[in-house]
Amino acid sequence: MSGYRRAVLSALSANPISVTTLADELGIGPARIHEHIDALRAAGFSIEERPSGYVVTDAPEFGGLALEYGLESPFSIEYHESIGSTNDRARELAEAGHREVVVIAEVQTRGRGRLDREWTSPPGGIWMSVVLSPDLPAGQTPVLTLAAAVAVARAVADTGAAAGLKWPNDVLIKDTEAKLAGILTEAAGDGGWVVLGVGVNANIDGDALPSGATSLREEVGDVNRRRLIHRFLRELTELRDTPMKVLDAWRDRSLTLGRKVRVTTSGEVIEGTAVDVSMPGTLLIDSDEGRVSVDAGDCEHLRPV
Ligand code: BT5
Repeated sequence: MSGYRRAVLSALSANPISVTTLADELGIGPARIHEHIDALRAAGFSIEERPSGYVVTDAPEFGGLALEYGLESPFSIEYHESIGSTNDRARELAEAGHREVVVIAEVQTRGRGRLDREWTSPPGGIWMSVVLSPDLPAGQTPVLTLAAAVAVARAVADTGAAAGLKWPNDVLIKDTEAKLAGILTEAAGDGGWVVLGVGVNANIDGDALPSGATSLREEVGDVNRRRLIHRFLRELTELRDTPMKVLDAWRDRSLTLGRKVRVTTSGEVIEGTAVDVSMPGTLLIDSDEGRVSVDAGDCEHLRPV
């Protein structure tokens, strides 16, 4: 993407600016500025001509430049029309030393869930991975999965959908418990980086998703993904360094606590009542054998008989 195109967009985003002023600022000719304005319009930006110059009044709901437009959080965006997995790309960036980057794609061809399960990622969704440099001890980074889930639920609330959280990494529609979003957290062994992979079924038909899944299109109609992503990043920025607030916010939105659950870990199956979460995201279950702490596993909500 042209650096000039980005600079023109950024200049036109605040207040109206004349082509001659902008040409001087960027050190290129007025004709080139007009070309960039035409190209931005062709890409879906609304740009008005006012007496004092040109100004952007609206942006497309998705796409590389659109996602940068109006982004207040301290992240840079790397956008792909299609990619294998945004988590794979984010890990590459993290290992090469990049931090505070969000990889976002329109389509994933090899989207992954936990334990390498397939994650269906057709166009219209939000498939993104945030590379963070956490300000937390390595042992505490799993709490960021809960932070991401809370941030998704808060962002989704803007669309009118009521979401709740299932331990450890799911965002469900409250009434039906259909899965709307999932989180896949991966981290360097030394805690130097964390990749938070977030998949939200946004503007997708229900029949393009696996059974048990739903989308915002199905629940509330199509949404503006740019606004949803920006809200998510603002919420994540607020929560990322405050683990205790995360636990409280997660408890408030939890659909798991107070429920009969069956949790399958790598070695055992635990049944009982989920009673609380503690740092760094551990689920506490009251079972027949007493209180059990579980750090990782698949959780099923059991219906009362
Ligand atoms: C998750 O795994 O829920 C984590 C999903 C993370 C996806 C994001 S997208 C951006 C980033 N890049 C990636 O490659 N991944 C991340 P888990 O709890 O293991 O759930 C996986 C299960 O959810 C699958 O086995 C299916 O049953 C179901 N599933 C697959 N695709 C789905 C979808 N789009 N919506 C809801 N459920 C889905």
